[in-house]
Amino acid sequence: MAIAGKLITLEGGEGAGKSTQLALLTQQLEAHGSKVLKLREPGGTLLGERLREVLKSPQSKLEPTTEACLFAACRAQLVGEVIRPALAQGSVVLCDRFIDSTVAYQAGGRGLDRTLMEALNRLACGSLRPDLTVLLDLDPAQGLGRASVRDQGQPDRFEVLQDGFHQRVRDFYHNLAREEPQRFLVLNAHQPPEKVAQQIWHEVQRRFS
Ligand code: Z5A
Repeated sequence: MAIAGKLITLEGGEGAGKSTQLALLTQQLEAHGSKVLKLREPGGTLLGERLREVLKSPQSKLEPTTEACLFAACRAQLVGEVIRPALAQGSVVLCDRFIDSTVAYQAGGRGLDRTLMEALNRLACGSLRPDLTVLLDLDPAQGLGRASVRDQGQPDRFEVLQDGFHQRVRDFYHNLAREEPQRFLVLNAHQPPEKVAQQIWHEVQRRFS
């Protein structure tokens, strides 16, 4: 039977392969009869795509708290306008980044208060939580190297940050996964994309078929 009405999120550092895996999982789900909606954060709505430009531009001078509020605004709009209706109609919603990015980047990376970041997530999402979160784990130096090749040396506002920032993000992701092992699937992203995709598909079928 086709899988329906699930929210699956992909998380991890820059260049870990989230977009690549989102596309491969979409193919598998559609081949097995699911209706799939692919989203990214920040983005997925008119507001979200506009704020994405602001959030990623190296020209933007944003206070960490402003940044956190803008990510929350994008998420609130995406949840209300797109995700909840799609789940209600039986789609499988795949989202490239979601609530855990705010905890990992704004609390872990920027050093903002974790409890406040979780409160922002609750404000944006209400009771909505991912049914499965795939954490693609990769050494930040390798991920940034992949992103830099892809972007031809045009780093965004996050890519220019020091290694320490990205390492703290990675550590926070590990903590989150340890705290909620039932929600997270942690995979070594330093494997060929097809191999990672097989592991994700195996878990999706095990949980939801
Ligand atoms: N952010 C935040 O701070 N707080 C929040 O709440 C949210 C986001 C929601 C969004 O940028 C930034 O916003 C993000 C965090 C912050 N910045 N950082 N860091 P984004 O969406 O543009 O960037 P990203 O989410 O980090 O995605 P990305 O750079 O596009 O990476 P990716 O999607 O994980 O990887 P990819 O595009 O699939 O692959 C990257 C390259 O590696 C590409 O050339 C692939 O062909 C290659 N690749 C993929 N998989 C493999 C494997 N397995 N082996 C070798 N090469 C591979």
